[in-house]
Amino acid sequence: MTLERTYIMVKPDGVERGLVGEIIKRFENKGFQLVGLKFLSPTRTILEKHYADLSSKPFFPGLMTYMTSGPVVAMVWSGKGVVKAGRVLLGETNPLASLPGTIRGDFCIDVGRNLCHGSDSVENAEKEIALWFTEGVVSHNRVVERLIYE
Ligand code: RTP
Repeated sequence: MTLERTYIMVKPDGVERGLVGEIIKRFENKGFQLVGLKFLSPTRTILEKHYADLSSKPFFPGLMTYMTSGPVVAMVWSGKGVVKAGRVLLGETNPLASLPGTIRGDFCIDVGRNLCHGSDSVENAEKEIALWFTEGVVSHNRVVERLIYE
């Protein structure tokens, strides 16, 4: 079985609102494994690389202001299908379109204050992990694996 990795980030509003534990809990409860975790104030330089595909969008300046307004929690989660499943746990980009039970469906309203980021493909996940975790992540064989996977 191939385990995927995804990049999940609690954005400044999620940190400020005290939702870091809640967001981590949802990934832990599902059975995914935390392999990278850090708290940092992102620079414009790293955010411009992370959001390079959005640089021509009208909301880009506001996105930069929002994302540099405070520290974020950067994480790498590992598991079977974690990229797609991670996006399901987060909910839709627009929180008002997110179902209750998802993070955005339960905790936020505006697209520009949507609490968290999750990679949208395996390829982009690996690019984002390389960007945010230049030091690498932890390699650890969990003993609970056989209780989560058949
Ligand atoms: P994310 O990268 O944060 O997981 O979001 P996403 O792939 O679901 O959505 P994307 O289109 O890549 O947008 C990235 C982030 O930009 C903000 N945004 N604001 N005001 C707007 O119309 C608008 N559209 C997008 C959101 O914070 C979104 O998560």
